[in-house]
Amino acid sequence: MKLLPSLLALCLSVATQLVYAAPVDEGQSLGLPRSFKDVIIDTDFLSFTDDVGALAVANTLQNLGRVRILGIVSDVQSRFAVPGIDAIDTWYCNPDIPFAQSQPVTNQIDEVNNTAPEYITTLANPALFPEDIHDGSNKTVQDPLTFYRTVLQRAKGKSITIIGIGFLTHLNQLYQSPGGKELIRDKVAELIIQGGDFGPNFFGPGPNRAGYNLLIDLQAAKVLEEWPSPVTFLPSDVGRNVTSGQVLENTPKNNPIRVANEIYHKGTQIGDGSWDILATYYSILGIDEGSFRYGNTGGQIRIFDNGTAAWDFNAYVPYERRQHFLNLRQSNETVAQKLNNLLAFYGERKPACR
Ligand SMILES: [Ca+2]
Repeated sequence: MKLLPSLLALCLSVATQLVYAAPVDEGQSLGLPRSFKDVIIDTDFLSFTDDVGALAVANTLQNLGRVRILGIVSDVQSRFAVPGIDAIDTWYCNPDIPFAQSQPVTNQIDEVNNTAPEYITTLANPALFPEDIHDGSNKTVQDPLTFYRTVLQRAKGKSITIIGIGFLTHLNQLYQSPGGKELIRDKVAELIIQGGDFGPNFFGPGPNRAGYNLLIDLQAAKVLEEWPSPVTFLPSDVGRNVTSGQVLENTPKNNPIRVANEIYHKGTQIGDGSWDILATYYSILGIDEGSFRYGNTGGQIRIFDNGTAAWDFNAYVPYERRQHFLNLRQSNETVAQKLNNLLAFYGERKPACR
């Protein structure tokens, strides 16, 4: 009868975990569908604040019972990235979400420029924001390939949604690993990628750029041409035209999402394009939520060595690995309001944890 003490210990451990104290289905007031997904978030949280907003939306939707975040993969090697993300998860009462990170960890604070070097070190300062990872080199942080394989192997059926709001490095590693293609085919329900630019050409005449997330590891990104699960793209031109985040000024001064945005925008008006935030919103709530429509009925992405990408509308793609890109069904303003509703969901108070 060792089972009873074990069960008791499990119950006690669950009872003492920090979780959001949710009243009955608060998401109904936002008109959220009653869907539920298991997701992995693959992020380059470091240089831009749309990853910060994406994590806010994902944590809020977890608290509203729409999603379970099985883990977060950091595509950047900065030792500050994972504790910065853990500070956000902890603020939202989800302090135990597992992490993986690109190895080895480094002291990097910004991969492209010096637009906001200090927001990540601010969030990663445990004196300001409680978290218990402290450093990306912490042994609880796994390497991405091991993490992906472990989670997918444990999953029942095609139950995992991967939210790709970073680079393709580790997804390509997973694909290239022994049995990786079969693992993806059998366990991944959908891969969502913030990338591509398939609409009217924002950059003027000539081919469309593949987008930042794809460009950083372009050779790895080519895995998207043959990825074995359904893939959906949130193109850059769609994200650029939805401005969200202004409402963060109505949230607590110690809200890490507000703090990160204030540092990033250096005292100017908060509010920016919603690339990763939209991709995350779609990933969790799906096409039936009503904000989006598919921009194509067939074909797939093509990625070229010169850093451009195009939609090959005539390509034959088997149904089990169908590809779509998203457009908005509703107005930019309507969709921005939905994102802002989630970013400011807790109003002027921190989420109540128990
Ligand atoms: Ca990103």
